[in-house]
Amino acid sequence: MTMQIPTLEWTREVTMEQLERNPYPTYERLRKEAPLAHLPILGAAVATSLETCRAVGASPDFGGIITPAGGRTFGHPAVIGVNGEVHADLRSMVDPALQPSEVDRWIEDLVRPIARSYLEKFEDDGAAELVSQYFEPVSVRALGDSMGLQSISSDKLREWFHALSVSFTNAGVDENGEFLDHTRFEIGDRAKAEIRAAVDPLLDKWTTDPEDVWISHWLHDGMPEGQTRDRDYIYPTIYVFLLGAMQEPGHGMASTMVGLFTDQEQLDAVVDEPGLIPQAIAEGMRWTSPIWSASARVALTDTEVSGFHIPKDTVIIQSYGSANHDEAGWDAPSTYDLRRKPLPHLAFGFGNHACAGIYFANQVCRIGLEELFESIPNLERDTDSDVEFWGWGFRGPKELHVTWEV
Ligand code: 261
Repeated sequence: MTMQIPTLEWTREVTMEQLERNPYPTYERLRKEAPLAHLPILGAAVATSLETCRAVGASPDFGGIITPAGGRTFGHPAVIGVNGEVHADLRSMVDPALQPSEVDRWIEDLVRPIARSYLEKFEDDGAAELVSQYFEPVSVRALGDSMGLQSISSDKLREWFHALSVSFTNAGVDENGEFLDHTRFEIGDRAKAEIRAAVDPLLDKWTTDPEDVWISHWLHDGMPEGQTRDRDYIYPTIYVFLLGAMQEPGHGMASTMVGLFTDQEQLDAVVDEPGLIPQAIAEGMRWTSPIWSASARVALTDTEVSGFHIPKDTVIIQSYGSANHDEAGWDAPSTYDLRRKPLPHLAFGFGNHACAGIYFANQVCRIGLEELFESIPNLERDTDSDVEFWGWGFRGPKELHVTWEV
């Protein structure tokens, strides 16, 4: 006996604003009542438990698909939304530079000076807002310099990922499936126009004069002599990087830092023993998964998942941030605890569309936090301001005010 994917009556009241402010209560109830359910505001089904996210991710009956708002933002073919030969080509384009053995060759020399350059600006101040002054700049500069975007300022790269993020996660639809809010797409459109104006000249240059930067390799590698990949073919994947890859190491560091601030003993332990930082980051990404609910799958055929009948073409949004709070996987999942048994979490996704940048992102976060604790070992959260997390598709603290004795 299989069940249809249900629509629970109470979920008709759920709004995007609610989900973006705090998705956990809605998703906790969904995990209990129907871990695969239609969520009307999204016009799609959501997989909310460890079991359903893993089952969908592991099933050969599903392919990757970009969410409708994501597709409206990135266009086609983005690496996260294609399958078969095009997916294989785009992964063969982005994967080589992201292999651990490759990343290990240059990550230290890349990220330490970047981290130091931002720390120098505020380490004698005794107070800072770490998201805008440190976590985001380190995140975008490390990736931007690798991609070939050294000429674009960190503030511009931050502005671009914020705009793309607001557009990508503009998921709210009415009962006819029409988008409710068009202004958020226009913010993304303006950013993309700026991106094209800045990146087109670089593509022109790299077409005739290749350089050892990622986007130049994307144009040339694996192509017959004298040919390059078409720019319209690589732009959607450039946008994937300019959003998720730019934003999420910053979210990962910031959430880890907020998690450590919830328990002074854990913070002291990590500052005293930097070898614990990778564990602290893994728990930070489980606790507040940066890519909370921005990945989707589509049924390629009529199939079944965890007792639910899934008709062909059903779109299922993978709520990894919810799966990572599943009581079936973790005790007290909403507590940050770096001493947990190291069980695998789903923050980097599952299956053949799993994150290509898992090693790179973790190294950026590790070095960023190592340098922060080395320079300012006596960080305290500024308790005059609350920490507000925001986001459903992507999630992290909006600001993190800190103080220290200089
Ligand atoms: C590098 C990963 O980026 C993304 C992942 C999921 C949705 C949008 C993204 O840009």
